[in-house]
Amino acid sequence: MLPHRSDFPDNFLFGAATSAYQIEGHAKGGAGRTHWDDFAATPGNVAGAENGSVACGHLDRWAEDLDLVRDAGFDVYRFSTSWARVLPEGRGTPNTEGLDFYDKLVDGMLERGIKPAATLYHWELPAPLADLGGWRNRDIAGWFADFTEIIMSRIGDRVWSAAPINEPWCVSWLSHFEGHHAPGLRDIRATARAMHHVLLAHGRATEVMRGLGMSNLGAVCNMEYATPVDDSLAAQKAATVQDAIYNRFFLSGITKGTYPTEVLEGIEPHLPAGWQDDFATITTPIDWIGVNYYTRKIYGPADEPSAPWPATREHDGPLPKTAMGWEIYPNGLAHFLQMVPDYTGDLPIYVTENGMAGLVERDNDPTDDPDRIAYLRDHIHVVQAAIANGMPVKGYFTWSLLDNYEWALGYAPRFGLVHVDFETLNRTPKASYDALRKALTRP
Ligand code: GCO
Repeated sequence: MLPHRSDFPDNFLFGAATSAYQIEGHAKGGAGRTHWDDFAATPGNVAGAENGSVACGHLDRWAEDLDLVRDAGFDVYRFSTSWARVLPEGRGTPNTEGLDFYDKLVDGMLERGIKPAATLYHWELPAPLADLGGWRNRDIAGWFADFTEIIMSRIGDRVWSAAPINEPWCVSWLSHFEGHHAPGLRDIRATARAMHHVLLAHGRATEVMRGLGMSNLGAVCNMEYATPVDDSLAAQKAATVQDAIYNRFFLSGITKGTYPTEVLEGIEPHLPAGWQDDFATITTPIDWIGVNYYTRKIYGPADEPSAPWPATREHDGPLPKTAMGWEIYPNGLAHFLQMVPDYTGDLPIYVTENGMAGLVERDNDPTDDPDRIAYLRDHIHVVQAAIANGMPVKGYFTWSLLDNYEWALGYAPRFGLVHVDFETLNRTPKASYDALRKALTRP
């Protein structure tokens, strides 16, 4: 059983999250080409070379999807605006159809009593900007500020909250160092620049939104608990450097205007000249912080003594795993809800994503997902405990409303509370959806 809404403070908010490229169907509605289309079209990058052309067909089915959000009893819907749908070339002439779509989507939420929580960038970089170097190019901060101005001039008067960039770690490290996401680079210099530019873009966009008179502006960072593989000093050092890269770099940049020394050790030679001067923009005040949490990772030193920084290696863990191969470790969330206020003080914390790809639901009954209910229950309990310990946690959002395009893994991992048949695009609520609906029912 999931804890009931009445077990939380009155103003605590429950939500569900999605993102544009993962659900909309990018081939329709005049959206431009994105670097994900190109990444997926290159053999070996994405399972089955699948892309977001059709996805969940949300562009046409958005009203039905908002009904699902409302009927579950969610207070907030966290969605994202595709840069390439609004500006097919990344800059220049906006796509009226794209602007109209987000306008009516926001109105659709308000009509249903749902608070719109907008994310400006959830990874679908317009291909023409990728041609210019994408996140490696410092100019991206200005291009992103312009995009922000265009989309928020249209919907900013009605959104409840806004965050510029979903998961700076994924945008920079996962995509430029590990090469697992578009643009699929494995290059330390590109990584260092992307890590810094993503924060500069965050700051510029935040300034633009303040200028438009918007409030309730935040930042959404993903965090993974870093566990040393054994008691050795070398393993502890490996876990510490990964914790710094993953969990502290972006938070520290935004809130303190510094980067952790463990990270500078590796990236400082590759940062753009004058990077310190950008902190005035990067630290422009935010109103809340979002934490996306799924799992932990286990680290030890690299096998090769000559391995370059960060010289770490990941190890397999012993805990039960989701269909992503991710260990289920609710204590990691407890750690972050305790640690984040060291950076953000009293600012409200929202768990902006938490959820799992199911193990059993691809078999006979795709809507029977007891593992997901247990996962949500255990993580929601952690949130309750954090509130009891005085942490300013103000909301909890499930990833995801719908089964959707899981990036490099294509459509196989199913994160949804609602099952999507990718042949017919029919939606069927899973048992976890019903469990949440019961938990969220107001007396
Ligand atoms: C995330 C992403 C989602 C993923 C989810 C599962 O923010 O990491 O928002 O796009 O689908 O995290 O991997």
